[in-house]
Amino acid sequence: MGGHVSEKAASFVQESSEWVRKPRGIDANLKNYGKVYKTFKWKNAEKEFDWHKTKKVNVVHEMIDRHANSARKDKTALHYWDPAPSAGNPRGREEKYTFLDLKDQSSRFGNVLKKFGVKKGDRVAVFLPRTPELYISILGINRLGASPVPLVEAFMEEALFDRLSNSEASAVVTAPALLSRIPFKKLPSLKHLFLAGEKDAAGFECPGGVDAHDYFEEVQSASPSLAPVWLSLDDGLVIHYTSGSTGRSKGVLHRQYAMVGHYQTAKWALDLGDDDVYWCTADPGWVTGTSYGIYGPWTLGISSLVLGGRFSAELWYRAIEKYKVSMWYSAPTAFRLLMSQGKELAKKFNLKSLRHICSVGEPLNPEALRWVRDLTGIAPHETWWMTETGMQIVCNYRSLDFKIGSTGKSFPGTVASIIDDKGREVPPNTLGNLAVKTGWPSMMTEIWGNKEKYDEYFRIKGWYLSGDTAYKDKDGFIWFAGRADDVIKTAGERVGPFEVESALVQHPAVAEAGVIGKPDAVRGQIIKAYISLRQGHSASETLKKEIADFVKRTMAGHAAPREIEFCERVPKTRSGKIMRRVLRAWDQGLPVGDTSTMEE
Ligand code: 6R9
Repeated sequence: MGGHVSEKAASFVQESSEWVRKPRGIDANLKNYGKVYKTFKWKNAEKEFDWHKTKKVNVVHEMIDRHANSARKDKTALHYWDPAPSAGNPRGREEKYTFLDLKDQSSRFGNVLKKFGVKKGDRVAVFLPRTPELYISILGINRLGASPVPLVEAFMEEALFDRLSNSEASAVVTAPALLSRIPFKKLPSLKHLFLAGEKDAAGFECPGGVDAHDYFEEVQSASPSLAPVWLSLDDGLVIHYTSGSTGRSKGVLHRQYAMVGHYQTAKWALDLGDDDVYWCTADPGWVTGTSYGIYGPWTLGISSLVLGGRFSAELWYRAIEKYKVSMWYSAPTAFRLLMSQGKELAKKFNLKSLRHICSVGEPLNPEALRWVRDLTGIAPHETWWMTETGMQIVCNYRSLDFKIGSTGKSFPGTVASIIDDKGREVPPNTLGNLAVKTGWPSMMTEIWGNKEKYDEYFRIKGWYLSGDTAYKDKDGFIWFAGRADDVIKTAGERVGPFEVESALVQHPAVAEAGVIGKPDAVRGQIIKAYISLRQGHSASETLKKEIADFVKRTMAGHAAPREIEFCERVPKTRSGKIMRRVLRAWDQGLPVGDTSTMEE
């Protein structure tokens, strides 16, 4: 972070000034951005919550119980669909849960956790495929005042070990099929496992000190009533692990008060309303899947669709048609994947229910935006934010004209700006650090167990430094330019090069490894590794594949390099830091620039 952004400024040109114009008087929740931006205070939004009157705080009350105790009680909160057959569900799963059902289920699971000693402040990891149990578990954990640690299903042993040991999770909710990846023996804090998934015939073995419980049996016999554990606004809400440019993944802790930000952005940026069927395509293992797959929509009492299984263009279109999805929150890579399957496929489905679309995770290129607009009549609206910000910060709004390619404007109640390395705001059209004035509701409160890392983000007084570079044009639109550090975004997923390098060097043939993000037309970036081999190993295509598979098996599929290039030596500084800047130049066939700090 804090790179020398000025070098790049000269070469940066505004990509487009083509506008998306909005009809006057469009019926959006946020009608007059300019006026609201000037007057809005977060205090106004606090009034929407019961705790404002009762002083009793728990997000599960605000997103589930209060709806379950109101006219919304029989409203569907969760539509679940996974058409893929499995042993226990030969016809796939198609289920509906009302707010009352979720109150019942999350109380039952909360009681189960309580019975096994889980209490306020504990961390409980949820390592499950996208099933209703994943959502119910998170609600049950929050109900007890513990903090869920959602982990994507793709993680393998190394990645799990890092996250479970760092968070000192006392329990994990998982599925029998994933169990063999959890390194129990190396996790002294882990006491309980809850198995929510089809039992595999081979059975499972739980060595020393860990108790395994059948989620379904336990939930069935538990009481369906459990009042939320009342918390303070500063108590934990959720921990998301994410990557930086150096070191292992870090646990970003959010607090209960974040719900105010989730609620208001879901209302004004996603423009959600009572009649919507909303589909957030993100997995809760990533922040988008909790802030906008759980907390935002449900505090508003919205019906959400969750689709199980893997990406398939046909299934995605079918889901929009079948559930009459009206608001769709997805990512540029997904739009580009749909695009790559052609319009003919898309045209077989009725997508007319859609009325608003938002995008997140990486820059949305104008071509993809236009393609979605041609298909659906709606231009996807950018939302820029991060795991650390917890909520959307820079957005385009449904009632506001915007320029194609721009990321938008600061959400009311937040100030995003472009500052130089000394913290001075720079003039329009000047590239700098994208920063946010501190103090919005969902600003992370801690990097779990690492105060130093936390403080790095706030090293310029009064600002949160995002690590992204951007500029603001004279009309106040912010244009994302790139990262100031080496963090990789592949298919919208954030991957730290250090983690991948650490996995690579564990392979017996690898002496050194340097990892970069290589520009890619569909995935935004792909992971590329430069590798020098140990003596006695020779470069071959077979070895490349073997090394990539090794990372898949130990870390996760999405962390494995899609491209590997062998080299004599990985370029390093004299102090031993990998010079990824040089690797990027090699990759693009460009001059490597200043190498005076490079080791001999
Ligand atoms: C929510 C999420 C954060 C990083 C962020 C930036 C990139 C996110 C973007 C975007 C361009 C957008 N990013 N939204 N880049 N345009 N609309 O993605 O969180 O996984 O922590 O990633 O993603 O580089 O710094 P996270």
